[in-house]
Amino acid sequence: MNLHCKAAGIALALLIWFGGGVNQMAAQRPNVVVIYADDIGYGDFGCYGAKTISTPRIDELAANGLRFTSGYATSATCTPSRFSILTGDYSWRKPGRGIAPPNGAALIQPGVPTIASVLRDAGYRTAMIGKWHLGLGVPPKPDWSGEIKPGPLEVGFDECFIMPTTNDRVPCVYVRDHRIVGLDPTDPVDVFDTNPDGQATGVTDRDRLRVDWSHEHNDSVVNGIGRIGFMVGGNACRWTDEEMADTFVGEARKFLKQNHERPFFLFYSAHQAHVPRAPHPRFVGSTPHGPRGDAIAEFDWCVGQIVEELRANGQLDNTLILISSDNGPVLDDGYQDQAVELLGEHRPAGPYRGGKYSRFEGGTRVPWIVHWPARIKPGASDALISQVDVLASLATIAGTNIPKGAASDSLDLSATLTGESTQGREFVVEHSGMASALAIRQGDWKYIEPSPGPAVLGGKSAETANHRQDQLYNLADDAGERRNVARSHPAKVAELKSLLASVRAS
Ligand code: NG6
Ligand code: CA
Repeated sequence: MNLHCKAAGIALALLIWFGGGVNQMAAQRPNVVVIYADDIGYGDFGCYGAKTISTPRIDELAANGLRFTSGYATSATCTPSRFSILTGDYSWRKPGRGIAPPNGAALIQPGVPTIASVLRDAGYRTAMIGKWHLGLGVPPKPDWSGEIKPGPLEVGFDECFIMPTTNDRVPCVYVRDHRIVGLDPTDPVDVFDTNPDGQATGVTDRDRLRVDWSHEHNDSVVNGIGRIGFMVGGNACRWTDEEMADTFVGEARKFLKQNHERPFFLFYSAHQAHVPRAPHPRFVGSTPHGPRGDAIAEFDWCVGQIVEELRANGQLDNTLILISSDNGPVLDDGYQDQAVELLGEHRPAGPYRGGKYSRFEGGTRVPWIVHWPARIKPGASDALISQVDVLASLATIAGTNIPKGAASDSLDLSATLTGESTQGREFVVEHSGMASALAIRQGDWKYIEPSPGPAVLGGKSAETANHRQDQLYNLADDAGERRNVARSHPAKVAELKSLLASVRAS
């Protein structure tokens, strides 16, 4: 054996030796469970100040994990926030990524890297369970009664069990992988924007509805509730809203039970507290706030079920659980469910102004809790962090890389996410989803760029923050964004304007 071969042999032995060490480290990379709430605000959980909605399971995770006070969704509506958290790119960089309609086509193109594909390529088993709302199929519409694709399986999920859009939209069916669950081929499902067959609607049958609508939400009637859009067929496979939590949680538990021999990633995308709020009867009356509060209590139960399953499988210690929400809260979002009348002293957005649809803080500053006992010391973090950063941060935590060119807006804040650093991003961009206008927060300063459009949305009394002039707030002494100081601080306005322009151009 010559010297070269000998050296190579020693190098190989060392590689195997240290390789074992690396593998051991890799074995300690966590499982990941993202629990994504829908329209739940900064102030809706006990650990963020709610007094009249009891959320003991979430509060316990916060007490044993890290609770962020400046965690942001990228947008104040659903589809764009979901696009950003999964891809690590701002949805507003391209048009057509607003709230997806019932027949909306897949918005994340097959092959585009996502949290799911990055973790799957690193050896994780990946599942998407719950609300999707990122479009399915190709134009003009998904093949509802055939193979529904592309969808979650084409962007990195090994399996999925989803509600296609939102619970207020048709089709009111579940989809497993590429097919509607329980579809009777003799009663195919199809979806239309206009009434195709003169069917009864929320308008014609208004007095027979179980929950009356306040605006829109009066097309097809499913389970006694008017929806957005028209569906025909699939009479035997339509969901029952009150059973949705048990259905999704059952699927999540099954996935967790079957897949803990190797690392797993579960994206659990809840439907609470989106309208129509129809929690299971066992939660009805558990808060003084009617269906909206009761739906949040039900969400807390769902979190508890997932935690229980992880614990039963011995996985809780080494699972990183992230709980957050896709956008801020809304009260009347189209149904007369007494969310306004029964609000009392509860403040769904906590101390912040606005909520869903808004560029005020209430629109995108959301609950953000990270629980990972094996690595995270309990506490709170004021670091600035955005859901667009989740992909790059999780990739590092899982010991893997993001493909070149992907997730270009995502910062690796893995040390911040685990509490090892108190340093967050330098600034955060906030988007309403209703217009292309943005806002930016840097330190205590918040700048909202001028935008046309209504200041308040119709029946919802939802403040958008739209204004024809610059708005500048100092959150240190005006967290509620009441005193616009743009005129007295022109240099700060110019600075933040130009920072926003550079983000746009990047
Ligand atoms: C809006 C709906 C609202 C809700 C929202 C989607 C109207 C007037 N408003 O267009 O009720 O469905 O879309 O919510 O129809 S989200 O959380 O999925 O973005
Ligand atoms: Ca939402």
